[in-house]
Amino acid sequence: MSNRLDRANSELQKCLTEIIQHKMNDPRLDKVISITEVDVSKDFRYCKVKISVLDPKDIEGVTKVLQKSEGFIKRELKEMVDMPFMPKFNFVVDKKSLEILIFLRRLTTMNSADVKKIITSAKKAAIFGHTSPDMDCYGSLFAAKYLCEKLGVEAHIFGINTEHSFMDQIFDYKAIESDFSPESFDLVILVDCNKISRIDEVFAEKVKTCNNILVLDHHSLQSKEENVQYFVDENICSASMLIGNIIRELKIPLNDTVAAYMFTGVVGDTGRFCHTNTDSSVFEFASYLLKYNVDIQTIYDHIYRSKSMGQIKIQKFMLNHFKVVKDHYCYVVISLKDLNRLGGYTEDVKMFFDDLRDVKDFYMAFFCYEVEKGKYLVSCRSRAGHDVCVIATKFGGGGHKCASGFTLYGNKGAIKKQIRKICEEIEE
Ligand SMILES: [Mn+2]
Repeated sequence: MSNRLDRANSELQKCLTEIIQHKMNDPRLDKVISITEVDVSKDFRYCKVKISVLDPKDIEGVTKVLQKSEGFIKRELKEMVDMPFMPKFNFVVDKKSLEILIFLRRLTTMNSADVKKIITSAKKAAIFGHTSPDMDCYGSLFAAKYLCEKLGVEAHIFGINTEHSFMDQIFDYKAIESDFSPESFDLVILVDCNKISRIDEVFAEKVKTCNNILVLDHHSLQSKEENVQYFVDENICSASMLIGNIIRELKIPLNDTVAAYMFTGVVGDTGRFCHTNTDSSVFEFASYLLKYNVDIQTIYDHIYRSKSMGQIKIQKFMLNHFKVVKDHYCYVVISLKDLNRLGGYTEDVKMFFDDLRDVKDFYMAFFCYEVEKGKYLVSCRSRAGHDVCVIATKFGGGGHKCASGFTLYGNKGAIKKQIRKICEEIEE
């Protein structure tokens, strides 16, 4: 190849990268990792651009967007490179880079059959979810128990009994045990969380002593621990659906109760099919669940239409006391004393997160509520395009881009100071 062509190729590669990464706003292009090769024809009339993507399923979307934007790309290029005329661009996926990716994925991820193998090689499984469990956590706890039992393995759910939660109307709390002795179990399953430190403190130390741990989760995996096997897929809306998919792939029939539990989990984590994690696969899964006898109205009655006086007072408190930092970040701090005075419970706070997150000007909202003396959970919510998980992870927590959590310690005054500082330091 002539020097001239070489130079043109490398110049085009540089400029195209710049345009795709910084000048085009289509979120589908976030999936492009890099331009791996640019090949302009000798007469400069045609140019093949090879790109690599993170996930094979993004190929079509990415190449379509690029091809459609050819006019825009050419106009931008004209400003950047000195060429007599613009070639016709053909955007293709770099097959070599894709093969490597698929190969790596096979090495690092397991499938439903692997999960089955891990479960059936155990005699007795202990199942845990994250601290301060939400609907998806409960849904996935019960789904995992069901999966184990259908595979012939005895399974027990462990957790701290959260009293007076609206969820006790839906889930069978009596099935949750609190006295865990690790020596009686040869398998520990973590659902809806992928770090041992995310489960309740009283269990975490004991779980750490177990050497056969399986994670079934949909949160982003920041680090891996020893003795833990991971089945994690961030692209799935809820842990309930992730486990539901396994049950389905293994051709295990559901029953009405577990279908209702998983439906509740999906509703919880997608915010009634509203959040950005809602896609066609979510509706397809919901429709599969609804083939069983799931009473949606009763579930919705329990979740959304049974507010107590105490809950409304908490809502009023939150709306009266939230503080705004730098116009776009808000926080509210609720102590146990506040909760007692209002006649509400810790669980109730969670019902009103969307009230503040949905304010047009707010990018992020932080809800700090005391769960035991001097210990505050911080639930973070953000609107699409603002990654609150980065902040939660920085302070030892984790979660999703739009919904995460971490813990702070101190009295109410100290918490206010800490959370204000965190908001002030957010880079825009
Ligand atoms: Mn979840």
